[in-house]
Amino acid sequence: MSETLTIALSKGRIFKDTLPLLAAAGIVPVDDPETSRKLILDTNDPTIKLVIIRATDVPTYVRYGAADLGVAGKDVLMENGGEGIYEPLDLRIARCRLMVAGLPGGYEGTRRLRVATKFVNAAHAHFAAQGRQVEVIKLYGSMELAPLVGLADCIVDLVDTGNTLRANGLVPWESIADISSRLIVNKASMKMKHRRVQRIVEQLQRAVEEA
Ligand code: PRT
Ligand code: MG
Repeated sequence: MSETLTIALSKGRIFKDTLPLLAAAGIVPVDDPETSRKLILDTNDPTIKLVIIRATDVPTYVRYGAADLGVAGKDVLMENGGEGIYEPLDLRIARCRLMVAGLPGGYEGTRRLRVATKFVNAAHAHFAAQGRQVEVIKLYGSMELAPLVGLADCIVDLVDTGNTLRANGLVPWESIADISSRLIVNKASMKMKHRRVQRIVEQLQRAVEEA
């Protein structure tokens, strides 16, 4: 009997896009997190469990070893730090771009730019690299509203189709980074459960290449 392996996932697009990759690695959840209220899901393999948590909490669970593996957006890893965890594989799912967006016109004038975002660290780093003076205002959602009501000149947010920007009369000003989800691994698990972890990494890699 081998020890249990725990994989941390968030509901929604990451779960949906990870499912076929896990299936290719022979891992199939028994419950559907979209309908089940369970936070720990059994799989067809009695030694593999899935924990279903908020996207931004996934690196924390993996860093502390509460999960051996996890799937996290590069945006989350950039913002909350990927320290203390391995990031062996780009799963190429849940892709989007981290962008600066605002009303048409773009960067104008010389006054200090006000930027509304939940990606405070990524925004600071981006504008600092440009030598631009900014005031970053932390929001937890609906960033697109901020330029419309004069809270900020622009936002830093994820953009996929651009529909949300368009619906609010905003346009992209600049792209900061291409984003996709990454497989992350706890450092101790990589050592202590190396054979099993490595096998899953390789199976997922093959599934990504064939996707
Ligand atoms: O939603 P919740 O508050 O629970 O957490 P979360 O937003 O962190 O999780 P979730 O599941 O929404 O997103 C998980 C991951 O998916 C993110 O960390 C990204 O890596 C990735 N991803 C890919 C996206 C998008 N595409 C995306 N379009 N995450 C969010 N969006 C949002 C975006 O913030 C904006 O509000 O969708 C809107 C824009 O979409 P378009 O298509 O209108 O441009
Ligand atoms: Mg969301």
